[in-house]
This record gives sequence, structure tokens and C-alpha cells, in this order.
Amino acid sequence: MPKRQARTQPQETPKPSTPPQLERVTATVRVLIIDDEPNVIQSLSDILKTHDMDSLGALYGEEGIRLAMEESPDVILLDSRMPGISGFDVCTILKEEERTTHIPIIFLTGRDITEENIIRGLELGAYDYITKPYRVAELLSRIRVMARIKFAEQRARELSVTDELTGLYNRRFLLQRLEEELSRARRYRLPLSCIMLDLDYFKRVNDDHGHQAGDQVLRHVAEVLRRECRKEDILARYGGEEFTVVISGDEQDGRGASERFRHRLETSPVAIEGGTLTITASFGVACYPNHLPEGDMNAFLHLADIALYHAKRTGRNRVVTYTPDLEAEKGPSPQTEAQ
Ligand code: GH3
Ligand code: MG
Ligand code: MG
Repeated sequence: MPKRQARTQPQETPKPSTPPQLERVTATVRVLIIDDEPNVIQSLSDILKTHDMDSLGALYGEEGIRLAMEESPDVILLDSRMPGISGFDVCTILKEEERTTHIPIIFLTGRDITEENIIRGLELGAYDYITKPYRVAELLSRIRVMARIKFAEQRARELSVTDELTGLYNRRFLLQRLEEELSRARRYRLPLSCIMLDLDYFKRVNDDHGHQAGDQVLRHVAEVLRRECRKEDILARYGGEEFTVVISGDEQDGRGASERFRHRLETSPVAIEGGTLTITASFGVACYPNHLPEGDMNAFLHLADIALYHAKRTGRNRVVTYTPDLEAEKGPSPQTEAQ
């Protein structure tokens, strides 16, 4: 698979170009224990182990924050009172950080805990608290409840950004990420390309072969694009038979990637009941900053759409990069023209 050249980018967590697989295997619950007493960590680890849970131990707050970020545990047991960074401070830091904000935290508190401190912990984002010395059955049960909540919330988040038919990201996610990517591009002065593609004469597929075959084609296109995208590209189903790919790179990169997508689609027939279909798509490419010195993501999408419209008007199965003179063009809609 041809790869675009690696570009220098600021260090940020790479995001996959497609949502994680929705079918989550029921995994063993992984618990991170953060405490300043090694024997508390040891005894909790032993208990968890005998009840089929995995544990990680962190002595003090700094180590706890590091492990939480690196290991993404399912639940965190956090001692509220520790020398150095207190449990409350650890909680604040973990809740502010994107990678750890969704991990449920249970405070482990001493018997001398005040009501005020309990409320403080819960208001900082902790889900629960347990007073030491704890009752084992209750502790395990509370950890399991937290893990259930975490998995359910994770699934809800995944579903809310996933297109059901293709498993790609949906438009909601695209708009959210495009805005982030555009502001990142501005901040670091990096080029960004927005590619809009629309299948050619797709209505005919539905008309001639039925809606199910149409759905099959959409899933196939999603799969072809998924294979062609890099991990850091954002690939989404914009709606209907339109897809969007956002890549970090200039006009040449955007055009190159689009040509590759176009070629792959054209040369990858879709198996449908009773035979195969060849499908093609038209592409519009717009790039920041050349085409979009100012303006928000809606303007960005609009420019790519203008280029796509031109690709439709001038024969389909082709890539058109935005130029200002395309704006002046007004003609019959591509759909009307196709009939
Ligand atoms: P053009 O080359 O100009 O893009 O023509 P087209 O036929 O692809 O475009 P048009 O907008 O006329 O038709 C798009 C069709 O896509 C119509 C709609 O029924 C179909 N469609 C949209 N979403 C879905 C879907 O989820 N499943 C199926 N099977 N069809 C869909
Ligand atoms: Mg369309
Ligand atoms: Mg179409």
C-alpha cells in the first residue's frame, strides 16, 4: 500500500481513523490501586487476584497518574490521604486529562474521613468511596458496579460516534474532530486537507439491484477506504453515499490520497447477490491554508463540496481540487444532469 511521506507533527495521541470495534470481548476487570502503603496495595492485589481481576499497584500519586495514563485501567482505587500529591489532587488531574477522564475512581478513605471530604471527592469526579478497613465482599461488588458503568459508558460513547451501516465514524464525530484538527493546524501552522467523495450514479444500484445491494456497496466502499487510510486520518460517512477523509497534508497530499482512493474503488468490484458491480466515486479536495486562509470547518467542507460538484459536472470518477474560479460556476445540479 503506498504511503504518504511522514510529516513532522507535534506529539499528540494518535486517533484511529475508524472507531474501535463495537463488539467488546468481556474482558477481565483491571484495577489500579494507588496508595502510599505497600501492604495495602499487596493485600488488595491478592484479594482481586483471587476474584479473577487484574491489578496494578502504584505507590504514591505521581506513579498512579503515570500508570493510569499508560495502562488505561478499568477502575481506580485511590487513597485519599497520601504524602506528596494527595488523592484529591490525583483525582483532579485524572479527570482533567482526556485519556483518563472516563476511568471510574473509588476513593479509599480512613475512618476519620469527614463528610466534607467525601463530598469534595465526589464533586471532583470520583464515583464512589469506601472506608478502610473495607469489607471484602462489598469492595468487590462496588468495583464490579464501577466496571459495568465504565463499559456501558464506553459503549454509549462509541455508538454515538459510529455510523451503524459501515462502522465508520459518523458526521457528528467528523464535525467535532474537523474543528479540533483545523484549530490544531492553525496553531502549529500545518497543512490540512479535506476530501469529500460521493459515489457515482448510486441511485441506479438501488433501483437495479435493490436497497440491500446498495447497503452492501456502501459497506464495501467503507472497507476499501478504511484499508487505504492511515491511522491518523479521519474517515467518516458524511451521510447517504458521501464520505469524508481529513488528512494532515497539503494540496499534493490531498490530491494524491484522493487519486489512490479513486483508483482503488474503481478497481475493486463489489460482490453482490448474482454477480459483481464496478463502482466509481467523484472527489472534491480543499486544503488549509491555501484555499481557506480564514473560515471555519463549515467553510472548509463547503469548499471541498464545490470541488466535488465540479467533479460531478465534468464527468465523474475524477478528482477535482478547489480553485476560486469554481465558485463562479453555477449550472444544473449533477443529479438533474445525470438523468
Ligand atoms: P451522482 O453521480 O450525481 O452522485 O448520482 P447518485 O445517483 O449517486 O446520487 P443521488 O443523490 O441521486 O442518489 C443517492 C442515492 O443514495 C439515493 C439514496 O436512496 C441512496 N442512499 C442514501 N443512503 C443510503 C443507504 O444507507 N443505503 C442505500 N442502499 N442507499 C442509500
Ligand atoms: Mg450524494
Ligand atoms: Mg452519488
